[in-house]
Amino acid sequence: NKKAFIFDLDGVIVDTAKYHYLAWQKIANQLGIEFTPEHNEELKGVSRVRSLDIILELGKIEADQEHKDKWLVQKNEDYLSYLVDMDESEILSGVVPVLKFLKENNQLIALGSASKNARPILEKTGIISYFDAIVDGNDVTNAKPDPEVFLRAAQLLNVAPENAIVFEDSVAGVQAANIASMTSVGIGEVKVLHEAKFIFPDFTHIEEQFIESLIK
Ligand code: B16
Ligand code: MG
Repeated sequence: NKKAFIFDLDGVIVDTAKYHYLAWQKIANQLGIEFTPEHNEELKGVSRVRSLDIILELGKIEADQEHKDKWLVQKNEDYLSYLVDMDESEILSGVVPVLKFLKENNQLIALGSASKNARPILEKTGIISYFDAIVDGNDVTNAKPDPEVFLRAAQLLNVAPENAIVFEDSVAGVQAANIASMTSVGIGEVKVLHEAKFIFPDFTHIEEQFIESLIK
């Protein structure tokens, strides 16, 4: 049976979650809303539009579309300013060896990200050629925990959902993988990602034997 290995982007392949956080924090500060790393956990894997709504709900602020659009543009411009000098050093440790191992073993690799900035990030970090399919925030209408992004990736690779493995750092993403009947691998803390089938603190803890056991 052919397998598909689907990677989330932010927080799994690259450490961009910190930049999303900084950019949202600026917006929140501007609006007088307290925004902590714990609050930020809820934004991981969530679309840009939904993220703003969560922050506004937090501050009990109601805003019209014009203001919301302004903040969304500001957030993205600020976020992109952190990515200007991005290169391969931004790739999280252990990721490239796993990508290489999968390729050497003729496995299919896809990206399944909520981000609309996914492609330029894969290009800047020099790893775009590893991916047989890319599904990102520009391709889907339903955000994680809706399984659309992962189902589309598996479909593009012609692999049944049951034969897909998803690497995710967010609660919403782990839930999306589970709803899709895929094997969820959480990257992060057990206390956050306990719904995942397997959990590792990061890719340096994923051994070749584990990947081999998934390929069989
Ligand atoms: P953008 P992922 C997600 O990416 C991030 O986790 C989330 O924090 C962000 O709001 C979302 O992408 C949208 O990103 O504003 O760049 O379109 O983790 O699904 O790769
Ligand atoms: Mg993520």
